[in-house]
Amino acid sequence: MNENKNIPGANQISTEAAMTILNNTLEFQSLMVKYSCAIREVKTKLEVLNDDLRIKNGRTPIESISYRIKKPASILKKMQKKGCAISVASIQNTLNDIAGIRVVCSFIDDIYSVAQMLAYQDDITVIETKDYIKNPKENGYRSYHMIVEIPVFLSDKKEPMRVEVQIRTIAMDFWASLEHQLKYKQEIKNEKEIVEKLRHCANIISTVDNEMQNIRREIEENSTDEESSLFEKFEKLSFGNWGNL
Ligand code: 0O2
Repeated sequence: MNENKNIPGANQISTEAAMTILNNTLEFQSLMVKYSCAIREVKTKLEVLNDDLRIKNGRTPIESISYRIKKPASILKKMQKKGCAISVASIQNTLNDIAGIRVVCSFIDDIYSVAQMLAYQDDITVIETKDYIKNPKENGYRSYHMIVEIPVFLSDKKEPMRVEVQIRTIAMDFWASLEHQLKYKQEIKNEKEIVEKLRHCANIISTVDNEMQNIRREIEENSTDEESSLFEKFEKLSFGNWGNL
């Protein structure tokens, strides 16, 4: 039995770390609000890109956008894992993924286009990128990760905030979501076999992703769009309905 409550196990938070945050609740809350504002800023940029590309190319590269703020318990666990002292300032300086945005794209090409368009914006600073599509993780995980910094304009100052943007296809997202669920099932006797099966699924999914992209290119090259009637195109025009602009 662990007699000393201040010595956390691999997955526990020390009482001291939790107390530091609880004693600085207002400062911590204020940091979380700034991350939530940064998420809104980046999300709006992605939505604007999607709308612009809908008009220019007649199709949207982004299927969906979701986001999350890391839970306080997960923040503390990650800080402890990194062996960092716990304070609100050190949390902000150390962790890059407190604010996370997940962008699900239709095709692999779209991932790189969206990433490039976001990186080109002059109020965005790219801190780091990890290309798990060109270099998948050992378990088969694929996704494109960017750590970006964006200014958040507060009542009395402007503060640069970091956001982790994960960009992936529908197929990559499908695999990652299920793998994430399965990873938390403990005490699997045949873990090696399961890991191998998941890696196999990831490879099949990657083949499908590449094939779907080839099909799209083929369709674009052979498109007879000019032949569709102007009237048909006009009938499809819509700029947003009441209440959902
Ligand atoms: P959650 O629940 O999303 O918050 P670093 O931040 O550089 O110290 P880290 O955290 O390993 O190192 O960075 P990395 O590799 O870029 O991964 C960050 C996030 O990517 C993870 O966040 C997951 O969301 C996702 N991810 C990475 N690897 C995998 C994987 O093998 N499977 C799945 N399903 N997702 C993965 P968190 O904080 O681990 O989790």
